[in-house]
Amino acid sequence: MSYVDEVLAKVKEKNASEPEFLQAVEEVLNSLRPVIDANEDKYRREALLERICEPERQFKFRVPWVDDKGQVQVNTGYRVQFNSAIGPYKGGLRLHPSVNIGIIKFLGFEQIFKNSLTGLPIGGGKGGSDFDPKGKSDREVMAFCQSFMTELCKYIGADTDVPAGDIGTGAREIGYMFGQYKRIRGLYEGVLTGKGLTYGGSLARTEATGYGLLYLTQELMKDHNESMEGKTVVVSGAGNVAIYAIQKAQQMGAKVVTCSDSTGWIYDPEGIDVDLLKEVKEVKRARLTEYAAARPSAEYHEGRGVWQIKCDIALPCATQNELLIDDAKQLVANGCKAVCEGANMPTTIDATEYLQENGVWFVGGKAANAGGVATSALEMSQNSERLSWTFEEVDAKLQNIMVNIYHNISDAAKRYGFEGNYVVGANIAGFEKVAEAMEAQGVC
Ligand code: NDP
Ligand code: 2IT
Repeated sequence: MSYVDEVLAKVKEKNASEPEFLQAVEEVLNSLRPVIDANEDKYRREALLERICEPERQFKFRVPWVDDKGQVQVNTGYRVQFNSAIGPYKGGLRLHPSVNIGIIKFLGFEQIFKNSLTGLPIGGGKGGSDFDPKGKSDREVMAFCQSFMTELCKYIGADTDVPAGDIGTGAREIGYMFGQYKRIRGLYEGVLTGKGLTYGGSLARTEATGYGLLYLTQELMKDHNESMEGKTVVVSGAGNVAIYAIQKAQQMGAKVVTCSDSTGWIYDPEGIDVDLLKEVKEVKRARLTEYAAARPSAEYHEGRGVWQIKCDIALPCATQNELLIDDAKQLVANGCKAVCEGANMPTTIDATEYLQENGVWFVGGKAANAGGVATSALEMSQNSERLSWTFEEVDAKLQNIMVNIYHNISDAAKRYGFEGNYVVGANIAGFEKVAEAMEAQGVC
C-alpha cells in the first residue's frame, strides 16, 4: 500500500465521526500523491503525514453565560492549534450552531496550507463555538464573548496564537473579545485580527477576503486571455466574504446577479445593489426578504438555488458543502467558465472533479480566499511595529499576494504535470513549505 493510502486509512479509522475533517484530509493527501510518492521512504520514516494530520493541541471548554431573561445558557468552545511549523497559529473563530470538533479540525487543517500559500509567517489554527449569534441582543453576544474569552485567553497571544473572524464572528464579536482579553491578561497586543480601526485594526481587512478572491479570479481570467469586464457572476452567501466579493466584481465591470443566506436567495438581473445589501446584512442583521422588499428588480426564493442561474463565473462564499454534484452539472450545462471558492470547502469532492473534468477553471478556497488571513498577517505586522498603513498600501500588498498565489499554484501544478489543476497546485505549493520547515525542526 502506498504511504498516502496507509495514512488515509489510519486517519479515517481515528476520526470516523468527523466527516468534514476526513473530506479535507482526503482532498489534500490525494492531491499530494506526486510529491509524496517521489519521497515515500523518507516521509514514511519521518511520519510526516501522520504529524500533519494530527493537531499539535486542541482545547474544548464550557462557555456559560446569562441571557436577557436571566437564564444561564451553556455553549461549547473550541480552539485547535493545528500546526506551528511556519509561524504562530492563525485562523478564525466560527460561531454557528453547527460547530463541532470535526468542523473546527477541517478548518484548522485547511488553514495550514492556506496560510503557507500567503507567503507570510503564520501557522494553522481555528476555533469557535456552537453559540448562535442570530437573534441575540448585543448584551447577550457580549456576555457570550466575554465568557468565551475568559477561557480562551489562557491559550492565545500575539506571538503564540492569533484568532480572527469567521462565520458569525465579525467586528462586534472581535471587539468584545479583545476587551475581555486585555482586561484579564493586562496586555494591549495584537492577539486578535479583524479589530476595529480605533484599536489596532487594519484598513482593508474587512474587505480583504472578498477583494482578494476577485484579485485572484481576475488573474486567472487574464491568464486565459479573458477579463472580468461584462461577465455574469453568481455569488452565494451574503456575509463578509460575499458582500466584498460582489463589490469588487462590480468595480471590475462584472454583473453579479445573485446572493443568498441560510434561508433563501436573491436573483437580481439588474445586478446586486451592494449598498442595500450592506444595509440589510451589516446594519439591520436582517433576512434577504428585506432586500427583495426594497428592490423592485429582485426576486426572492426560499431555500437554495443560486447555481441554477446562468453565469460565466461562480463564487461560493457561504459555507462548506454548498455546491453539490447536481449544481456542478447545472453550472457546466450553462457554460460557466470558472469557479473560485470564497468559502472554505464549499464544493464537494465529486462536484469539484466534475467541474475540472468538464474544463471549468476551479480554484479552491485555500488559494482563492487566502486574502483574508493574509491581510490579518499584515494587521499583525502593523501591530508589531505600532504603526498603521493606508488603505492603498494594504490593498496593494493584498493584490500582490493574490497574484503571486495564482502564479505559484499554477506553476506548482505544471511542475508535477498537472497543468491547469489548481487544486493539486495549491495543495502542493502549500505543503512544500510546511514540510520543509517541519523536517528542519526535527521530530516535534
Ligand atoms: P458571515 O457570517 O459573515 O456570512 C456567512 C454567510 O453564509 C451568511 O450569508 C450566512 O447566512 C450564510 N451561511 C452560513 N452558514 C450557512 C449554512 N449552513 N447554510 C446556508 N448559508 C449559510 O461569514 P463569512 O462571510 O466571514 O464566511 C463565509 C465563508 O468564508 C465561510 O466558509 C468562512 O469560513 C470563509 N472565510 C471567511 C473569511 C473571513 O475573513 N471572514 C476568510 C476566508 C474564508 P445568514 O445571513 O442567514 O447567516
Ligand atoms: O478561513 C479563514 O481564513 C478566516 N476565517 C480568516 C482567518 C484570519 O486569521 O484572518
